[in-house]
Amino acid sequence: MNMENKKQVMLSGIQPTGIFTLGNYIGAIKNWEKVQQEYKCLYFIANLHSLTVKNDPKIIKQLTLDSVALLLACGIDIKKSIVFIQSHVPRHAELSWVLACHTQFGELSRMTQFKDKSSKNADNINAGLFCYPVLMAADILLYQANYVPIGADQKQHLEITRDIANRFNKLYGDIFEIPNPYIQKKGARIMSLQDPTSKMSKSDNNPNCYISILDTKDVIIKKFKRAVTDSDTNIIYSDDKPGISNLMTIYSVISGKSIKETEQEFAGKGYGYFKTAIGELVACHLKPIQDKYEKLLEDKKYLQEVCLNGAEQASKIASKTLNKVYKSLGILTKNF
Ligand code: ATP
Ligand code: LTN
Repeated sequence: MNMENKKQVMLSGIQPTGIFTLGNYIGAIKNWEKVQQEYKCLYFIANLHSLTVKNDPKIIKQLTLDSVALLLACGIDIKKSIVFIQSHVPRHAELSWVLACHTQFGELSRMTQFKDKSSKNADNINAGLFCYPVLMAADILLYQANYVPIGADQKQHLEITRDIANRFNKLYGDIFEIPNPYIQKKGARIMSLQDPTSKMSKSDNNPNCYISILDTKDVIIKKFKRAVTDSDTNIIYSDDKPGISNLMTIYSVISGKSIKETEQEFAGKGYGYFKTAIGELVACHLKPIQDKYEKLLEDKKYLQEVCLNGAEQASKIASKTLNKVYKSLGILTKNF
């Protein structure tokens, strides 16, 4: 057996609901990029999940391809990782049905994301929104993933995935690997620039709340200057200074300096000075990503090739698992 086969599997997805923010980058994609060497990684665009809320089809279509280009621009390397679009591997929807038949109404009713999203979309509490965690479980279990890098908001969904997998294994034998959460500590949660008590989110209606990966330098500096901070002027990390602490986390992750070093660097300098410095740093960090993204978008054919190739590799793994599942359940496959 060669070393490649021994690597543990890491898998994660992102919905095409907007251009990625600095929160997505720091909290997710930057780490996806880092672990590519160590793990066998699969990263996908969860376009079927985005049907659970009303979206403009034209925008979803555009954002799906944009998201693939953004992943590559952020350093996801198709020589090391499998990159694909969820809907290109129909096995996700198939396994989702099977798992739905092994998931209880009661346990789905307890999901906080379902409660949150149904109160925000009171006119469209559809069955897909309710079954969202089941499709997510299918995404993960199809690839026998050992680790799933997710934000704290998705922890409950990973818990239910583990419950479903354990239940299934108990009934039908060792079919699924039980996945573990992979949650990093530093920068795990980047907060909104306008309300540092809520998460920076790409679907926020107010663009001043987030830095988009594609924002220009001027816009980035302006957004940081407008960021909500307290009336103090000391650049100190503290729970009762959530605004400046959030900016310090961003500065620390992007510069590679510790929070202590950041405090020392800006001691006595004031918020205005710090906000300009962080704006310049982030803009400079994002520039090569933006350049790479622009180049990738010019070559649609290449992007299409990446997606097809990724889907082909993913399908092989997914089909193997689904055949095992069907066999265990007595669902006749064509090669019986
Ligand atoms: P939406 O606004 O559509 O809910 P989002 O910006 O909250 O999207 P998701 O698509 O739900 O992002 O998440 C993609 C990945 O980015 C997940 O791994 C999630 O944990 C991570 N992530 C999202 N927002 C942040 C944030 N503010 N800080 C750190 N990580 C984040
Ligand atoms: N629900 C996730 C996106 C997502 C995902 C997954 C993440 C869909 N399927 C499988 C990890 C593994 C989100 O909204 N961040």
